[in-house]
Amino acid sequence: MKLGVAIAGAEALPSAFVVFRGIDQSIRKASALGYDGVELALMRPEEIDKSHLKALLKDTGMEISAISSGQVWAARHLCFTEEDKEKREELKRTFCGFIDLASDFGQMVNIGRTRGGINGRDKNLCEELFVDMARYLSEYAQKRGVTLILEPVNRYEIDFVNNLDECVEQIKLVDRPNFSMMPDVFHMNIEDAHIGEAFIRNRDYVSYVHFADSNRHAPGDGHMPWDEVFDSLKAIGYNGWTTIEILPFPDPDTAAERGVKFIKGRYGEHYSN
Ligand code: LER
Ligand code: MN
Repeated sequence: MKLGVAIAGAEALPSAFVVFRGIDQSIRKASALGYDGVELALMRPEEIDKSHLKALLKDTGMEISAISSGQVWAARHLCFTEEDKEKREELKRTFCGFIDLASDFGQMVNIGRTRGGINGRDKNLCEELFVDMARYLSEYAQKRGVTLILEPVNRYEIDFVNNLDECVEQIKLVDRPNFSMMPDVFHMNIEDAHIGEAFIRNRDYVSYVHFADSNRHAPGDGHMPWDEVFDSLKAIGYNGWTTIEILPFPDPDTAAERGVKFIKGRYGEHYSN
């Protein structure tokens, strides 16, 4: 497996779930700490200068694990279950831009809270809006070698797709080969009755994993059952990215350092390839 850390541009909202801000310095810091790559949490595709990023990655030996999209919801209020046509077009333009970027960097684009909620509306209508957008973007992404990964998110943040079983239900409805799942163990700890069994039951769709401890602090700082997480990932033969997405507590540098030290210190044999 590979270990990444979530970062964002300097102008990301304070609520963005990232450790470091400011793309250049974040990539250099993550590299110095021993991460294999970074996940880019973007508000807009225009934040990235492709040739500058390519040179920076070459210089640091780092990779981009994925592009994540939480701020498209948090800062711009765009989502897959939106009914307004103009807003849907704006979301399409933004996601197509992320997919174009991912075709060069990471080949994965995440859908977290950007899927949108139900919020008292008809569930079938919301599912139709979601599936329609997911199919359109999957087809655009497939031509560019990119996979879209839907993330189950806990009920206190959104009321649609909270656990792995619900996520797989939606993935089957979307029914596109490059539409898959990104479990986040922080959300699983709240929503999935048994973390290991949920990974194993939904093994065919585990394409990327977010790591945080039970309190969303650095791995090792809470009561997440890490042995169970690693045993089940091993049991399903998972060999992709595990990316640390945590609150910068007590401060960004300490959080990022504690995370990599705990994971590579205790579970280093899973990262030897
Ligand atoms: C995003 O990866 C996430 O985990 C959410 O809680 C916030 O969008
Ligand atoms: Mn997450």
